[in-house]
Amino acid sequence: MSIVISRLRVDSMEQPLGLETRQPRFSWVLDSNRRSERQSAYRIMVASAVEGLQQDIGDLWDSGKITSDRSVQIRYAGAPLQSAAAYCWKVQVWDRNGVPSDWSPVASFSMGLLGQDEWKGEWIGKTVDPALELPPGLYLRKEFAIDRPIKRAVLYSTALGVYEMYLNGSRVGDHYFAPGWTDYAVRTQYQTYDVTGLVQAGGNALGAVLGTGWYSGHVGMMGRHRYGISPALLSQLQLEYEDGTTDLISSDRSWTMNSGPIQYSDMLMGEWYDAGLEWPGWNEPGFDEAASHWQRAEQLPRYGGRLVSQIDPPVRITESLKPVKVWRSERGSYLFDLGQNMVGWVKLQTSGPAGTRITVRHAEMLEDDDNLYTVNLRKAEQKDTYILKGNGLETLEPHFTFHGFRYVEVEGLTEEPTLESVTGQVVHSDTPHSGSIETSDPMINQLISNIRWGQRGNYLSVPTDCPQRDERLGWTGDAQIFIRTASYNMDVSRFFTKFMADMTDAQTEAGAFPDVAPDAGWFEWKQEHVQWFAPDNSGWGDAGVIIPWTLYLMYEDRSILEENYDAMKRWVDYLKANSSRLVRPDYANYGDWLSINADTPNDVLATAYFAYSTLLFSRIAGVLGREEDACSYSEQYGRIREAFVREFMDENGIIKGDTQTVYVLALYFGLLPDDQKSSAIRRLEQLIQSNGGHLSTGFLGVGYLLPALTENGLEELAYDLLHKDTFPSWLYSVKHGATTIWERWDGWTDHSGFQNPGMNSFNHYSLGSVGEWMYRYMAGIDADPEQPGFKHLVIKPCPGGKLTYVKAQYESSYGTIGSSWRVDNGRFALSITVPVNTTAAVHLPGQPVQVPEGAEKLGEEQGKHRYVVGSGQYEFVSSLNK
Ligand code: RAM
Repeated sequence: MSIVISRLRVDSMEQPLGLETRQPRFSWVLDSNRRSERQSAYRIMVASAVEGLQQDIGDLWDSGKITSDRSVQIRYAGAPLQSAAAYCWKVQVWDRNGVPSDWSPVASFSMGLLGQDEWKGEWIGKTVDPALELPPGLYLRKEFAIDRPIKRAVLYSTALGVYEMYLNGSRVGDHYFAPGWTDYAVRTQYQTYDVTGLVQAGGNALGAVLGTGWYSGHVGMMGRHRYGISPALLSQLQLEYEDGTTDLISSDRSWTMNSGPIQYSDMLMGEWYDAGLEWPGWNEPGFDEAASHWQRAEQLPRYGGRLVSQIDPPVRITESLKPVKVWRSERGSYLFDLGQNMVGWVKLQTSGPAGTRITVRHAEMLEDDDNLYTVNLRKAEQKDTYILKGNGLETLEPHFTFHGFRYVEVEGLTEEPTLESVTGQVVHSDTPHSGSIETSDPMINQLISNIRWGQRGNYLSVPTDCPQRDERLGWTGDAQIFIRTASYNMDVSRFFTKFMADMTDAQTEAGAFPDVAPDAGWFEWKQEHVQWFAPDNSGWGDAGVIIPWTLYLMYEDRSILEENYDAMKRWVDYLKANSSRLVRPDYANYGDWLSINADTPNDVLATAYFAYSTLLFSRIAGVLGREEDACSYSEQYGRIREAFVREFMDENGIIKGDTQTVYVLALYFGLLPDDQKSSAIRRLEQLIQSNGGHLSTGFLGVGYLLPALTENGLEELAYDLLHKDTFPSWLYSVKHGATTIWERWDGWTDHSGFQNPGMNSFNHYSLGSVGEWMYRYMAGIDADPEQPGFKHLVIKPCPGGKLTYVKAQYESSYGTIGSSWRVDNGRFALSITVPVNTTAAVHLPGQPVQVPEGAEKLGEEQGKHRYVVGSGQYEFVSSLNK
């Protein structure tokens, strides 16, 4: 068989549950051991039962043979999909010679509750006294009986707050912090779990634990009760019996409730858990409620927002770390070093007499050998407290809180711990792994690892800035500058589709995208604390255009452009309305945030980003065939460019502010006419050189610094910056033992120790946006906007610096792309992998020595020889000697 089908996805997920899209999109990956293989046609079948598909009957949809080379994001076009129904599907393709493949394996998907009126339950919980600073967790239960054989059982549930569900004593699903963070005033996500394997004949019991979460617990610096006061649960278990009948067990006042071991559990304030107060068997049938005084649950007010199925991947434990060291402090406590700054919590295993109180504190750094550095947490308490029940070995983990830490201090142990006593549970939105890079330089490899860990730690339901202090907000500027890096490291398509909903929920009526999403009252809080504050920070709000564009480029996702088109247009129009002669005013509050002695003037920054958003929007309009918008916004981009030069560039080519960032943005956003580009390039080079060969860029400039240098013939300078390990540089923190990206270039320095603890996170990914350059330029794996999603890809490696080899892989929607190179005595050897059903343009540096069969020469561009290849593996060799 020349072509084999795998990785069947619906809306970018394998076997998804609870879809709400009426026309979901199908994708698959093709494999073949033949070069230049591609799909010439496909046929999709969707059925309500596997049996149908086995006989080649797609009772909902049989696309028939469609002549097309499209194998990703193909829209369903069959009979209407029904609420809560389960479906299966398969696909067959024809290869380039018209030979059909075998049918793929059968895959499945299910629909969510497609109308708000399908929710039959009541919101239940317990009214919380608003004066209670840290309310206890609430335990809820409900017994029911099953008297006929079950065919399918599906649980739909959600909460205002955070929840865990149990069925017959087993945890339902492996999600943490469900339903995830949204602006609950507008929308709340619900979860869908297939629990067919958990229900049993006879007595059954559902149990739920409810915590405050983002809904009513502490959020950011703004304090608690951001959305409400009393957490509430909504759930419905849909039972389908073999005999065709159905049943519904929904949340209502027949449920009972009680408090339990969770004395409190707050995102920012940690947890207090008294194991002595556990209710053995509370989530199983037959539990004696009367003996333990469970009360009827209260019905809480009806929810006014919209319930939507969870879009983003759930938060999960994705790894468990063992400490690398344990030692005893002078105080008698024990300290553990996990060897990695991480986000999640500690699983503690210990024993001791009943009533023993144990505290676990967490920090990213040490002040000295015996003391955690916790002043940078501000008001957050990274502390969990446990009271032992005293029945032998106890395993303790918090429920509704998370911490950012590498070091752990445990106090109160009555027995000497070992390295086994502590496990670091790594927790984040479970975005699938998609890319990796390795180089010949261990320092760069550590930087790559730090970037990945920064992403893991901070992508937790929303892209947060940091995981430790009382902040942890969805800062949009950080999100946009890092998204391209992020989308190489992991498949973030769903994660950012959800975040775009948060962004548009928070867009102001006037059209401004926020600094922070979901909205949690941050802007109002800020206005109370400073005199005046801009609602539209450049580089932050622009995330509203940059994110959809990036998802389109990386995943060929047109829907994200369609769904957000009006919102993006409102943003660009808002910028125009708030500009004067197309120059944006001087109120970009953050500037090039955390640059080093190089303040970029706000008006220059804001006008540059205004141009960039306009440019991207005009392209987006073009993609969607909205020609009129495409023309008028592209023309507007041209006029903003003119305004930029007129307003900010003097006759010697100096741009106002004269920082590295002003030139980087002007070059990368294409703001300069050709005849003025070379002076900007020269000036950028000079600024770096006169700064001792160091960068000075902040959050915004840093992302485009190496791309701007590389695209303008200064790749050696880009490599010099990459390899630098003196302050400020990427490797400076690596040299000082960093295992994540620091918020600031000077989070800790030889010359002044720790920075101001008021803002000093050691796990902030923004300065790690250099990862994009590593994938796109160093390894040279890039998308082509003309055929996005890597349907046609660009391999344009850029050897340089001290590197003797680079190996990169990226799992695209079409399959694995590889680009690895090695330099030896001026001999450059490139080995690439191009997925089936795609083509690649290869830009080979140097003089070609060996060109593989099947590579068709296209010409030369910027000193590189260009070839085009079909799928397969190819080796190129060239000579770099001049
Ligand atoms: C800080 C955040 C974030 C940044 C803003 C401007 O408080 O940590 O990273 O985007 O400020």
